[in-house]
Amino acid sequence: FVTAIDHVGIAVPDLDAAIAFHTGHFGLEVAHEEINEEQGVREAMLRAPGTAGTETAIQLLAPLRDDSAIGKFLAKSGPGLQQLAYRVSDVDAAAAALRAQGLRLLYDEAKRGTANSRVNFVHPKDAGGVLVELVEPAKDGH
Ligand code: CMX
Repeated sequence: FVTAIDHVGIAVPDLDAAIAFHTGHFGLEVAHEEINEEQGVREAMLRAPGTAGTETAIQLLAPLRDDSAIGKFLAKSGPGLQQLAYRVSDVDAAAAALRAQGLRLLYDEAKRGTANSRVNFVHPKDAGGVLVELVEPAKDGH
């Protein structure tokens, strides 16, 4: 059910500084920025220049609050890779299939992710130490 590697997420303390780093050193371009209050993040999606917009993105995630998922990750592990996100066509079906295989999903129901996508997560302890996000993109695209 995985159709693509949607993005790789990096926890950062300062979103603007991280954007400057990845655009300045690697020439990535900012495709999207938003604040997701429920997830407690200010975030940006960056892509290689000239790509059509569906290729794998780098997601920069800065905490809005110390007690958010990213705030806690930064306090414990410091800045760095925080998640791997698989694109799926149906997040509910994907979550149900993985639950049936004995993996723990973090949410009973999918939540709102970047750009009105629907997301759920596999617990990192059930996925080889990697927080795996499942992303069903919004029907109207990015
Ligand atoms: N990757 C790998 N391992 C992780 C992890 C991560 N991102 N986050 C936590 N862990 C590990 C911890 O190191 C800990 O391991 P040990 O028990 O060996 O020390 C274990 O998982 C449990 O961690 P915890 O600190 O007790 O749990 P937290 O309260 O930090 O919660 C998690 C962890 C995954 C449940 C929480 O981060 C979460 O709900 N994540 C999903 C939401 C999210 O990440 N939102 C931000 C992104 C939003 C977006 O993508 O749009």
